[in-house]
Amino acid sequence: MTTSNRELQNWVASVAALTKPDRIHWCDGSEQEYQTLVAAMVQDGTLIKLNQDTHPGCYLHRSNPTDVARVEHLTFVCTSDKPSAGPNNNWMEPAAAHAKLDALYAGAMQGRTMYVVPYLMGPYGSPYARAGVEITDSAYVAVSMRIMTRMGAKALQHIEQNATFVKGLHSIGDLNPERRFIMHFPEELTIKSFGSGYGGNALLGKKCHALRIASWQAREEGWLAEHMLILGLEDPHGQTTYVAAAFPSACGKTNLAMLLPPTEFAGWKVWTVGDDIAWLHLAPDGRLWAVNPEAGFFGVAPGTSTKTNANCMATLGRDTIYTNVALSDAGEPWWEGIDGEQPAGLTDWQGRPYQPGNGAAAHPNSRFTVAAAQCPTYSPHANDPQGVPISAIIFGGRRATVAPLVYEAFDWEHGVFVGASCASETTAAATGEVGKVRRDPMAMTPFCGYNFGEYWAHWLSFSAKSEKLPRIFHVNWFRKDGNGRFMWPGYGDNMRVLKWIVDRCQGKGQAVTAPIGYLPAADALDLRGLTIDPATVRELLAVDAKHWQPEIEHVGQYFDQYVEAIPAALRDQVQRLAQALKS
Ligand code: GTP
Ligand code: SPV
Ligand code: MN
Repeated sequence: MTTSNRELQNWVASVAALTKPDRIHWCDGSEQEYQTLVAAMVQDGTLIKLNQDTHPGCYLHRSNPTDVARVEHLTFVCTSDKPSAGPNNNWMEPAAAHAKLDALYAGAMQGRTMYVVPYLMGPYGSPYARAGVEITDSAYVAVSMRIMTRMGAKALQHIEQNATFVKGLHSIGDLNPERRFIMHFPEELTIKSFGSGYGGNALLGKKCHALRIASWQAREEGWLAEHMLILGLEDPHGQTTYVAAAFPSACGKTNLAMLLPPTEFAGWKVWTVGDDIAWLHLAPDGRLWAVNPEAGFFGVAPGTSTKTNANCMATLGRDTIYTNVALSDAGEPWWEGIDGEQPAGLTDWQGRPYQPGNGAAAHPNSRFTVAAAQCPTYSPHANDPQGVPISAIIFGGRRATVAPLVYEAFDWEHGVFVGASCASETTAAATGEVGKVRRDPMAMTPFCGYNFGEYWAHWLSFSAKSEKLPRIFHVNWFRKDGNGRFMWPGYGDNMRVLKWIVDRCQGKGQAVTAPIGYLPAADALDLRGLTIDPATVRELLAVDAKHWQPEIEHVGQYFDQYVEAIPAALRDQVQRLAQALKS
């Protein structure tokens, strides 16, 4: 295979001249190609075949133990001037970044196959879909891209008809963390990634393209590229309300997107449109419509069970690639939190006989890669070219204290402030300390491809363009009591909170006004069938000034680093809230 697109042809030739692969393989995305690549990886040990009776089409991949998560300190946005990248990004001058990476790529693919992977982000035929080509020397990345994106011949056709595409160059190099970089050149629609084979570092369609590069394009073109799940909530009358929710990595997006309502919500259905990324466009009807640019889930394994997420477990029944989970002696995948007792004879994520002294059996950031179409609740509208209309945007985070279970912003401007002032405890999805509270506006700290100050201004600009924007909410499933236990059951029971959100969108749903926004009135949350102490519910919905005053002070200090880029409206919101908390 080759292409009629001259730019693509020339780029592939120049990359081959630099990296010197033994072979070049243009991926067509066919089932046969997938099976051939998988078989070769089973041969060379890149993949381990799992028990095909219980897990047909499932494989285990063990990544290099130094390469298990996104590396934020090695991720750069390389714009021609530094302020464009903002204090929220690492920056390197583009020419210097190219020189640094090209030196690493020189000869890096010797003895390897270079895969040319054309892909489309967004539904076929969607005016919002965007194409890319990833060149990679990892067969694992190539097959993962087939699951996660619309990859192959049809994507190439799209490129040949539409010309522009994002160029992503990826080499695993020698996986030395000292020589690992994830570089973005938004002005050139180019990504260069070296030295990692893991997740968002290596599957370039995902965070690199669909968030960092796309957020840059979205600002220029008047739309939004966000770290959001998309789900539809169908009520017993058949009316569906769509919501999009931004939570930081490993803070519950996949689980909320696949939620199964508790038995008390008979007649309600939840439809999964996306679990990680949303592209939102203002349509002529004044509403924000969302497409999921992805076609698969790269989801966190630990904590997933038939109790927490039966829907996800059903999705994983076949044709799934697991990465860094543990292995039972029956050849089945295993992780902390999965159903049943821990079996004897486990092999841990590094391939060692499991020993408690070596830490968890599955890596805390171990994941599954699976086609979204396998999800039993995958929305019949997930491939609609125009997307689905969003009625509510939900921000959230992992906060043991401060943030209540749910509240609603007063209006769009206040909602943008609520998103911009989000914070969350860090997780294993990125290297570094876990459990440390950091500010994570719109759950985009690691993913916004430009200055956050300008990003918030872009968000604010939507209110002048429409009067039918979604309502904005904030949720927190992760409040803990004095004994360190979660106070809210979470998972399927989050439906109770979503129901209040739907009610609010329909002009129902009683609320009380607090300085931070509207909170559910007493009894407005449907808690039928839930065993929870009323005092706990009151605490989950309390706004404690002695927690919020230092919080808002911290938000103000955080905004200060954006100097003149910060919109005045957000500064005013800080002032207003600080005042309101005093009285
Ligand atoms: P990324 O893929 O990294 O963006 O993560 P995500 O936001 O999709 O998070 P995910 O749904 O995979 O959940 C991450 C972890 O949080 C898993 O271990 C879940 O079991 C756990 N989790 C998800 N939802 C809840 C909840 O409502 N309550 C509690 N206590 N834990 C949850
Ligand atoms: C995240 O960290 O938000 C993920 C996983 O979704 S990764 O693809 O590695 O970015
Ligand atoms: Mn994510």
